[in-house]
Amino acid sequence: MIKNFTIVLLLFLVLVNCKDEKHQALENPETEKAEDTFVKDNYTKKEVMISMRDGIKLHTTIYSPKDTSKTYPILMMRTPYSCRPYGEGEFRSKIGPNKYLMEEGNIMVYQDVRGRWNSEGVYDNMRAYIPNKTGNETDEASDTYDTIEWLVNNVENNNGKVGTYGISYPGFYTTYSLLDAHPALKAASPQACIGDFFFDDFIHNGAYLLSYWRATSVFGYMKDKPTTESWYKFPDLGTEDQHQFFLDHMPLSKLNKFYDSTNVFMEQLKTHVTYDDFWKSRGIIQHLKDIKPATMIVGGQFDAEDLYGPYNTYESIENNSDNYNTLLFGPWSHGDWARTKERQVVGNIHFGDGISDYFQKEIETKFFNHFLKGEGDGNTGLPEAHMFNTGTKAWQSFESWPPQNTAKESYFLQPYERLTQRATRNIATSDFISDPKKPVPYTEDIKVGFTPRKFMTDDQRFASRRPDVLTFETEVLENDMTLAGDILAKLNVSTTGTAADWIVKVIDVFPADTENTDDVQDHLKLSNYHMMVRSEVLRGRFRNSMETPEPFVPNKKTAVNIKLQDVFHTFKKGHKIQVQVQSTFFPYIDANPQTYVDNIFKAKESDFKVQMHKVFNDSSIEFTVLK
Ligand code: PG9
Repeated sequence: MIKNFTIVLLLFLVLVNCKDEKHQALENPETEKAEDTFVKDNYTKKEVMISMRDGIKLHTTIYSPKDTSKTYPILMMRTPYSCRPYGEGEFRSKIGPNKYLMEEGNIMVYQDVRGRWNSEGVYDNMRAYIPNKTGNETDEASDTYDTIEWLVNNVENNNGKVGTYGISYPGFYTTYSLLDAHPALKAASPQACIGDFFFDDFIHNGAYLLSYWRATSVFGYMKDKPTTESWYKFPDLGTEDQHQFFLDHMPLSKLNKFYDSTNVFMEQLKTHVTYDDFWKSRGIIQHLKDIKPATMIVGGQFDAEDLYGPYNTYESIENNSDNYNTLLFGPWSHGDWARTKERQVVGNIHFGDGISDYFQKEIETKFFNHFLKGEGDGNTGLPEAHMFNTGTKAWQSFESWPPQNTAKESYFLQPYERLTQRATRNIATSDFISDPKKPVPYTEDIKVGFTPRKFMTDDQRFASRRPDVLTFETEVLENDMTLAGDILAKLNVSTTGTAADWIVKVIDVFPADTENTDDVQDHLKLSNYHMMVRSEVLRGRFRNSMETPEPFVPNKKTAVNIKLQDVFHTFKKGHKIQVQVQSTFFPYIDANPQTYVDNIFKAKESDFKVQMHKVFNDSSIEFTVLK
């Protein structure tokens, strides 16, 4: 049945040969209506409660193809975000990782993880993995194993092979499925997978992401809430101006009135303000050794939520396992690759058309079909690393990531806002006054977001023209320069205070004659556009250790090293490379009082002080340059 529908759909699309018409055809109500009932027309739906080894039952939804003329693999996503719609008569409009895998037929399984929605048990944020479990000890690995065991032995028409997939938090559970993996698990694709909440999402190198404050309500309530009640209980800020709202609620204790102690996640964030065992035990990267199933790690170069996770998940598996392990990063913001939009735009920058569809059809579908259906002549035909160059806007394949043919090149932060490969002899400094009550905005946009999504390619001219942002810039490039790997900011700084945050941004400055496109916000032009390529923050107290914070000694020259996540970006001839350094990034992160206090969530109004910061000109940025 599915095959017939696919033939009809393909014939329909062939008739519409022009790209624009095809685009319209995919959007026209008839096609959409056909897609909306496709699942109900071609799949049956069952809901079961599967018992785990400790007796807790997990709600599991199973969509099976009506065509029983052959067997199918199982594709499973475990999620904290609900398997809804609930009820065997209620169908999702789309199922599975993408429409191609849906249309060709697979058994699609969704499961509410322990303690969420219709599953029993108690939820635990980024539940810690228990190596060498005994008796009925459980974690997400054992829950996945027990679920797969039940599925392959009880779901009709399955071919005994299982794949797992998921984006973001479901990506974390996908990574988890690799630990103590069930033998039927043959392929997993962790995508934008959280690796460690001290470096992904809510905290970056010790700095609290105030911009995620509302998102804590997603996990605020543990099991004692009725599962039918949405757990999204967002406070009403009373304004659309998020920057002003958080300025008006400094110090952070002024926010306490919005959440009570039942927002367990917020309580965890306020209590565990160093990389302590609470966070360490919940990081999954450390356990990624001797992985057996095939893995394809996917991420977006402009993913504001989870960049640390996918890059470090791939690296840890690559360095500690012999399995088939590949990496793919595209010009996407969080989860873009799973959507069906034709034009791939992040913020003001258009990267191309059909990029997500290409990924879904030519990469993701081929990956799963190779390992779960035995398709492809002996291999997936996919490269070790398939990376999108966000400067040239083209895909490139590599035999390793980072590529073998790269070299480290250092550029020094010189006086007079110069970024050069040679440091001047005399030690000088670039200075700025940092006022936590007049912080540098992380975006020009006035908005209230669930979490930051778009700002990762934003124009940074608004920041470069502020006196509390240091700007360092190369001459106009005479040749293309391609960065392919991580970036290390080696700062030598001082402050008149005893605490400071350090934010580093790497920016592609477009030529003045760059033509505008329709994607650009009205108040901007691509002429001289300062496109953010990568940024990162480090809360200065963690400069030597994430576990043991320490104050600055006032006016003492101090080393602060900040690793910025990998990029693959060509700075074209005629462009310039710009580096910005600042100490506030608000309200992406909370404002540092710049007076050392043990716990900034308990800082008093009087702790917030204006300070003078200095960046010494022997500070440098170490780029990974493709040769
Ligand atoms: N990592 C994303 C997130 C986690 C928790 C709260 C808000 C966002 C995600 O799972 O989409």
